[in-house]
Amino acid sequence: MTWSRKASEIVSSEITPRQLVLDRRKFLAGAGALAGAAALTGLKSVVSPRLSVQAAAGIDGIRKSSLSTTGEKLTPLKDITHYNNYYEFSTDKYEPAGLAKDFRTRPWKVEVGGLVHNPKTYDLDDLLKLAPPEERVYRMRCVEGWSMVIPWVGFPLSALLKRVEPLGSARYVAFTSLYDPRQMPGQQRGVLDWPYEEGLRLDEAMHPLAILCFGMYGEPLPNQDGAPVRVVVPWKYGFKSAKAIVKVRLTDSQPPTTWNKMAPGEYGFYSNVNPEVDHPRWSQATERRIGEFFKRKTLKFNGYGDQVAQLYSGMDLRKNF
Ligand SMILES: Nc1nc2c(c(=O)[nH]1)N[C@H]1C(S)=C(S)[C@@H](COP(=O)(O)O)O[C@H]1N2
Ligand SMILES: [Mo]
Repeated sequence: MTWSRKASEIVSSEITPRQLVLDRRKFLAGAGALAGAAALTGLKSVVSPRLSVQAAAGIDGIRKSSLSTTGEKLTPLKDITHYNNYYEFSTDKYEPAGLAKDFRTRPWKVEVGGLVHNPKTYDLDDLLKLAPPEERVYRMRCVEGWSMVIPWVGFPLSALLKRVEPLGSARYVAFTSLYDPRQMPGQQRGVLDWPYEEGLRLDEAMHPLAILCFGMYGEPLPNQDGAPVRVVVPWKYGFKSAKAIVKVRLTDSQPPTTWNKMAPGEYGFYSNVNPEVDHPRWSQATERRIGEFFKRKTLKFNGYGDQVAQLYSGMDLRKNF
């Protein structure tokens, strides 16, 4: 599928400083020089098998969302793609880039069900047609104390949830990542209880800032960042944003989540970014923005409090950490 794109709508070229363009050019070299040239010039691409994959991913005409965070320097693509937490591949942040290189993202299906009127298993290309792609620049804060600013591409998760029509009894949404130990060497080890599972309360999942994400920097999502489709919830610690999802299930009770099962005293179900609530083993008051030397103060709800704080009114965020 394609969305027609006007030159004025091409966002990455507008916001991309020179170094980024160079990094991006290197990155794109892997996806074929033609694709790179087309993306850099903003020309509608010439037909090639790879480009049709891009078109199928709907990343052909991307509007910049007004919900994007502005005024912050984007983290270079090189860092976003070479410093990853992705335990299915490795616990070493430098390794997923190489280990995920040949990860197969087609064919891909996402089963959406549970407490809904219209359960459906979506083929990836159909899933991505549910709403137009948008660029969403978000701050991302890992629970380990580092952060990035990432120009994601996706659309609101609510577009999918509305489509399947949640039953009145649905209160939570559970996300399951792929289990495929032959492709994902980390799953051959018991480092986590596989498959990776995450969850949100339904009103959190319906919030306009929560997105289904399938791209970054105007291109399909790199494998190490969760291709072909992941969740991104910018006001929560990074581990809530599950990569490579294959299942979305609506439930009436709080779903079990991987990190919470692993260490319930350290990783709560909510896991909203909160500088006032320390991790039992370290402070959460500051963070290191990747690429910067001095630490920054961490912002409550990662700086999205104006938009999301009302989701938690009346809740004790120390108890519901
Ligand atoms: N399936 C899966 N999703 C995951 C993880 C993971 O190990 N497996 N790591 C999480 C963590 S801890 C972080 S910080 C982010 C990192 O996303 P990025 O590599 O795209 O920056 O992905 C999250 N989603
Ligand atoms: Mo993280």
